[in-house]
Amino acid sequence: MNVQTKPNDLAAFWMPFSANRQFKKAPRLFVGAERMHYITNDGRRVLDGTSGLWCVNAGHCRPKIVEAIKQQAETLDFAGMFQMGHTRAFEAANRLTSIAPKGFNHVFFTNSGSESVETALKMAIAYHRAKGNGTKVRLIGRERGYHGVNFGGTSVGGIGPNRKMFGTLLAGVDHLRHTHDLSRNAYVRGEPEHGAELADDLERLVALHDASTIAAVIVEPVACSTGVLVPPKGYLKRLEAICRKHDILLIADEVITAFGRLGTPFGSDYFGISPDLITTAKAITNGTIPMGAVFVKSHIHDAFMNGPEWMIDFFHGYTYSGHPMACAAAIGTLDTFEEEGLLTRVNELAPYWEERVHALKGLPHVIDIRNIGLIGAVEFEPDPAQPGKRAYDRFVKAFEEGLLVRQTGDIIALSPPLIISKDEIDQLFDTFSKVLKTGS
Ligand code: PXG
Repeated sequence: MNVQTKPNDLAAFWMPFSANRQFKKAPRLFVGAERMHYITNDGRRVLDGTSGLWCVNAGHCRPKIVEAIKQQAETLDFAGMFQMGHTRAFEAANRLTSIAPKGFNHVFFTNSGSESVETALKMAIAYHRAKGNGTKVRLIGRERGYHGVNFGGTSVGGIGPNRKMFGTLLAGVDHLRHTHDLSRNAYVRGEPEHGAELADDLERLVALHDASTIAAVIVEPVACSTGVLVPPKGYLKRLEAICRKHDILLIADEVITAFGRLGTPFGSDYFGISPDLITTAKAITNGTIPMGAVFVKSHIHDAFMNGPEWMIDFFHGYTYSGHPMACAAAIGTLDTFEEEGLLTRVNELAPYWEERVHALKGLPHVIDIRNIGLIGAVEFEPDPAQPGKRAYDRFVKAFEEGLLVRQTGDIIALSPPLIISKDEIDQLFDTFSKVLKTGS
């Protein structure tokens, strides 16, 4: 492989969501990837236990996707989508709506999960205004939620450290309580038994602010970034019912749960909910080219189509909305998903995955284990003097042992590509349990 194996000077690049000074003293660098593995700059193979950052669902460097991107780069590199078009974007939108849950007939393209969230929040407010309900402007998120890093997403997000540096954020935002409850639900497999009643928190916020001021509720079906909080049985359906009752739009933030992670094309399919808007990104192009998409139901879309035909119907969009390269990558990705049955493959893997992840119970400092679909999480008892350190040390150790996991606080999340074999699941957990046995 013709790659430079010595790192360049590391100072110039201010890395996102990273401890820059610490990282640059002992960098962990990849130079290649193939299917289930990364290759490091010192030539080691590392099993990808996290699908990159939850995005490489079909595994790395898949030929159909690579070919689609190559061909597109040669044929049509860029075409703006404001009052113009190119065929790939319409093709990608049609392909995407064909696998979306019932009623999602429209797609608005963005370039990331964060942009999908901003787009959906703006759509929700503008929708109510178009329907003559201009006072419905308030946005409700949930504690411990993650909806990207732009101002809207940071505001509805509920992870303290992600908010505290940035002032007062958006006005008119409130939060539901989170659903994490170790006292009742520790070590439960799949969806916790207890906590559906936490959805009634929305009634509390309605009583406080009045439904006439609330535009939308946004939640992740499974709150992954915060350390994998699986919704209690019945919680999402109950939340959906309360939204319906008060004409509040439900936005399912499926940046992680869309595209097969739970064994269904979308997380909404898995939980049997029918939100109004679904935000996606990540696996939509298998992580290859930045892209996001907001899936929109017809009643929302149609509410924007009432003005004069010559008028712009939604004053929103990005230079790169529907970028040809991203659309080609999305089409190549959907081809790969479909040919290999990846949008439902997790159903075969999930029972074995669940067995293996829960077998980590009893290892030093482990206080909870959670799983759903092809997602697992291990929570550690924090070291009071150094919160987060325990999980961080295990993440570094795992990397040294040839396994990539994702650390957040004192939790480690696992979410490998959906092409993983049973042997590779064994390899992942054999390595991970070895790491967990040795840590202090
Ligand atoms: N919504 C959700 C539910 C997400 O998980 C975003 C929005 C933002 O997407 P962009 O593409 O703007 O980053 C996300 C992103 C992790 C991790 O390790 C999770 C995300 C991103 C990076 C790391 O849990 N989620």
